[in-house]
Amino acid sequence: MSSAPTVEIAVPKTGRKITVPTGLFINNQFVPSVDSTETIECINPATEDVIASVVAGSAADIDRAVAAARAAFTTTWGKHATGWERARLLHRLADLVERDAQELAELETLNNGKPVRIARDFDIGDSVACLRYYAGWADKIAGQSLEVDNQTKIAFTRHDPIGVCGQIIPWNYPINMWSWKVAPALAVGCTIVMKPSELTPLTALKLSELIVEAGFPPGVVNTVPSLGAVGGAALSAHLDVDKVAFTGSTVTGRKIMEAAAKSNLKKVSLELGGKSPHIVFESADLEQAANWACLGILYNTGQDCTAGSRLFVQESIYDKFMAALISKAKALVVADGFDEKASGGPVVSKVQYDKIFKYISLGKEQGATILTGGEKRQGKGFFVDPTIFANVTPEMKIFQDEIFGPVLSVTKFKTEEEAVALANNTTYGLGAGLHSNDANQCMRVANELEAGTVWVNQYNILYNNVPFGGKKQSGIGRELGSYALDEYTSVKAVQWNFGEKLD
Ligand code: TXE
Repeated sequence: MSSAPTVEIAVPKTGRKITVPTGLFINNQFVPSVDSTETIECINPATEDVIASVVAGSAADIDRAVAAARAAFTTTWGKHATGWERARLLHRLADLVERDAQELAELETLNNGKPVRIARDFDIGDSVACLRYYAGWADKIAGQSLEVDNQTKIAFTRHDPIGVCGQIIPWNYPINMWSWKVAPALAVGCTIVMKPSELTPLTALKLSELIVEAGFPPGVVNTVPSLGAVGGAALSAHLDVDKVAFTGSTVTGRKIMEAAAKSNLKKVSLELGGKSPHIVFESADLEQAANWACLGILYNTGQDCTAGSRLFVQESIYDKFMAALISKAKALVVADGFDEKASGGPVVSKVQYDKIFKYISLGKEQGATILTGGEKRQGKGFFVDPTIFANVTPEMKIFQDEIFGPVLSVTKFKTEEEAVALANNTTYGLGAGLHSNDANQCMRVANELEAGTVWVNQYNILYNNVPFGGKKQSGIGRELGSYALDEYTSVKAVQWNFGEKLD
């Protein structure tokens, strides 16, 4: 590694100093931009202080990173590294991330705001497990042997790595989204140009150091911090990128698909926004349902693509359930992520903070009733208290639009049919949840809900071996599980004649 610029960041409370590279990571080296003098300022959302400035990569830097990724794909990686070698390096990387979990968690908290305990035990814990899960797949990528004319011919398929992948990730789970993208791509033999969010590039840069330490050949993983409209757009339109994997807003997802269509028709997978319904039927365990409803909307301060942001509660149990829900929501502590009592941190940025309060105002103006929260705090930091609106109807903006904050819209219903119709009244289709002790009802409603994931008597639980993705305008393709491998491979049919002669 070269001695490129770094920044030393002091961690509150512990006094730890974390050294973070601030350049581009290309060919296992941290390097300056080819032509950009711009920088990206990273903010601690709990204090609004600037904690670091990193290089803002340009389109020319993307070109350089893509060239490095292409060279690695055709020489040391791609079909040139065996499955067990890919597995060995992924396992090594997982061990290193696990070794550095506390430091990475503190850096994630500084840049994103989430509680450090949650970053370490969940975001990073799950990322380590994700790397190990796909390490397990690396030597099990297999095609099919197909019967054609058994006397003279055989046919078989190979699942080849698709090639150079652009990976564009958001700021709500910077390390998690990094591992969801990197692990399956590396397992099958793809090479990567990673563009982290301009709001939270620090952990992706720190993880790049571990790529070198793990022993990946130069060019296999490259990291280019950049603005979305610059580096993200350049990757999406690049003629030598074979696939773009994206997590972010539906608006940006459309732009990426358009750029892919107008350039080289690269394969695109999109994990986009949501306005996920969460239904509580009268037979449900109400205490449990209230716990899951809180987790559904308040985990990660509501900055969650599957946030259960529209809650539907059956009329007969409405008052009892809502009393439980409100008291649980009020008991949550939203504070600086370094405060041990924090169950939620600030939202990531001023832009996100302003967006959330714009929707809170719209909810009030359009006639919804506020039951708790909804007021701005004094002082520094982008803190938003849990906010619950009742009497929300489908015409209201807070029913239809993704807010991406701790703002819950509650609507009462009478019948199962009405609940399903309300739940599906959205352009999105990412997650959905239902609570009921009637197994037939659980099965019926799970079948009817238009979503990529339906949680029954739980919410927002993910496993590395269970696929994740959206229907409708929530996205295309699947992450996690064996399904994600399909996103990074291309099927080649080999047809072999060993006997047929043409006259
Ligand atoms: O998202 P963007 P933003 C939703 C959420 C949030 C809203 C806006 O509702 O309030 O989106 O957030 C890169 N070509 N989600 O503006 O722009 C960008 O640099 C290529 C839901 O932050 O989608 C970043 O790396 N890339 C979501 C990534 O896209 C571009 C998580 C995400 O940013 C680009 C985040 C372009 N033209 C926000 N423009 C989820 N599904 O979890 C930007 N980017």
